[in-house]
Amino acid sequence: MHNSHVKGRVVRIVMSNPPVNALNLSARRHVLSGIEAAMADESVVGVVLLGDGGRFSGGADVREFNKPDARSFPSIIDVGKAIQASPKPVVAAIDGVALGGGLELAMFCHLRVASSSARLGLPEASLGLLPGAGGTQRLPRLVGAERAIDWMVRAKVVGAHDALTVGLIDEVVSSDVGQAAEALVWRHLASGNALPVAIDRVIEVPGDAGEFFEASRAAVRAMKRGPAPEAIVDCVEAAATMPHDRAADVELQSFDRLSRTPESLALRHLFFAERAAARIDGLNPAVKPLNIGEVGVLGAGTMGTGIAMAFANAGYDVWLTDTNPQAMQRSRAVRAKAYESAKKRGRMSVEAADQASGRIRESSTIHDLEGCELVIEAVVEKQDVKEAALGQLARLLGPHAVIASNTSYLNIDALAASTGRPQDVLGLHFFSPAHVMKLVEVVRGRETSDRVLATAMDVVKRIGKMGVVAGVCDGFIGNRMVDQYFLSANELLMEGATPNQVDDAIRDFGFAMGPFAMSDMAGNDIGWLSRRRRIAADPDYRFPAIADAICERGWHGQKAGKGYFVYENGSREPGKNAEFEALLRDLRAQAGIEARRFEPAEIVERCVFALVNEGARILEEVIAQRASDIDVVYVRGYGFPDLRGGPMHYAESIGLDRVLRAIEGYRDERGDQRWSPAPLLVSRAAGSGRFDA
Ligand code: T1G
Repeated sequence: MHNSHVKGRVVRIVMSNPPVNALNLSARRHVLSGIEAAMADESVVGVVLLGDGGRFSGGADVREFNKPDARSFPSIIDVGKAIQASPKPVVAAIDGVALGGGLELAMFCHLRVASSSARLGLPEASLGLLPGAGGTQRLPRLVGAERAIDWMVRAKVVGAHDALTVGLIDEVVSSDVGQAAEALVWRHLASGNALPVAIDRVIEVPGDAGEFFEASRAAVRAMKRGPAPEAIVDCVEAAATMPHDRAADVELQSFDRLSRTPESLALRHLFFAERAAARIDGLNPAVKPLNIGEVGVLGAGTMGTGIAMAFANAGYDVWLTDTNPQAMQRSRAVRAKAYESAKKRGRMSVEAADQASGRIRESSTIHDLEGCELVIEAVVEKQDVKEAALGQLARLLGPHAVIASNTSYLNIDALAASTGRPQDVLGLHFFSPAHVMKLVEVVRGRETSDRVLATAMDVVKRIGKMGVVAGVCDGFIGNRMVDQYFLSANELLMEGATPNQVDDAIRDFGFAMGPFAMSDMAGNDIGWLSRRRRIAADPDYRFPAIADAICERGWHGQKAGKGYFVYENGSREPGKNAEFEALLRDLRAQAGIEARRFEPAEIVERCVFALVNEGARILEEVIAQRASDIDVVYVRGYGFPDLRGGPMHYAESIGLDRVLRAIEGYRDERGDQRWSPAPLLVSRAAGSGRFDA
């Protein structure tokens, strides 16, 4: 009900552009014409702005930025200004999400109501952008400069209650947010108060403005997240120190500049690449994923324990089975520690952690898995042991169950053949720690049915991970590429580079760790084992001598206190291994190699272009569905810098012809067929310059 003395009606404008009400041109025109109609209609006393489908808006339509006429009118700002200028109250009714341009539009509204489950934020920095529709001007006025900068540079998304506490919104309801917004229109009309306009508010800046913004700039520079964070600070400083029109122009120019940076192009590429990875090309649309109830994990080692937690954390009941009581005891301790830590660090509420932990039921017999619709074997990485385990599961499980192997390189077709029901078998290659790492390579066997593949991709998404379909080959996508990466890195050592030079160059390129610190951390013996397996399978397989030589000396890395680097007194900080240099000199002499100096750029090219060339081969062999999938694997699973978009995107961004010429140069220089360019790289470099075109 509302106050009887005000006569008239409240109209609703509903943004409808499924699935997230992205503010594309037609959505913006719809809101603008709705506002104009409401202003022209004397019977209308107020407006409620809502999003269809339980979501307010996921923001500007990111696909529009890549179009030549990117600035299509009306812009979000044009629509917002019409709302802001309205003499009649316009209230945003926020359900689901109000992100980016969606929240910016809501901040042009006079008042904002959100449902208690709504989430709000300006995450543009995660796309290498900044809020370009007034967000850098209005958010600081509503929540203060310090909090606004922190939220925007970290692309923070907050809940409705936090938003209410800091003044971003005016009300939180657990009832119908549209009705609550209408009621707020009437309450405002009855109050006789002036319409609140965010842009008229003064920005709270802590202490001396000059010092605050300088300190903020220094802090965001240290984030090393490209130019967007610093541009955000500049825009907030403009909002606090300039007339609004000039400050708004600073924001507009900054947005346009950022939208053309390689960092933003890379992050926007990954945004769509991660979503494209979920699609299975050629899948019969009639094929629907099975609904998975109980999940079984066979083997309570490190991987099995992590996988069990990943499913339990997502709400699945899990049987974790291991015949070895000591292994189960270790698993129990690992889980207890992990959940304790999650509670302490606030990553999980006490209730959520205890519930998740309680969903994992321990068992010492495979027969407890009989009722499971999905079982993942995570037993020791040996073909015969895995074949026996999968064969037992095949005989035990129901006809619709999905049988998955967590193998990191074994042949899924061979494993599947041992089950007698290969259509139900595939690989789910989790990355350690499995309850943390987002990436899962979903390895499709020759006989894997569409239903089983679709079910696996669906369940991987349901546990909050990113599934990428991989074909069957040694190492699937990621490990096959990382093998070439390490080969190139070791080759550089044999030719004259030092571990520090290589790691420093690769870290400056943007990787968190260089290849040798990474190898020392993971254990150099892992690669050693893998190379021995490769050589047994392929006598022509070659690898630079230094890599095995250090393992033969027991220099297995951090765990041995020595590897490519030394680790004094259990430290994790890599130090110079003086013995290493002597060993390298001997090996170069034996190989007749004259050591030479390497510039960082060549070190990066040798390592990164090896990834690109192998990625092109993986594409040719249809081991990956698309080049962008390879980028997702290598960024999310192997630490390739996201600001570079992944190896394939990076190669396209610098020019495939440049990559091809360099690779041909390496081949000619050393006469090594390993550097023969992949035919797909040759054809794309001569043609479209794009792998997926
Ligand atoms: N633009 C275009 N398409 C979008 C989109 C967007 N903003 N958001 C989602 N999609 C597509 C997505 O590609 C997928 O497409 C489908 O919608 C479902 O997405 C001027 C410049 C809203 C939390 O950064 O965080 O506003 O694969 O699988 O898991 O200042 O989408 O089906 O073809 O992610 O339910 C700022 C981005 C934009 C939010 C929903 N906004 N989106 O998650 O679905 S820039 C964002 C999300 C901006 C202004 C600036 C999530 C979501 P397809 P989905 P979801």
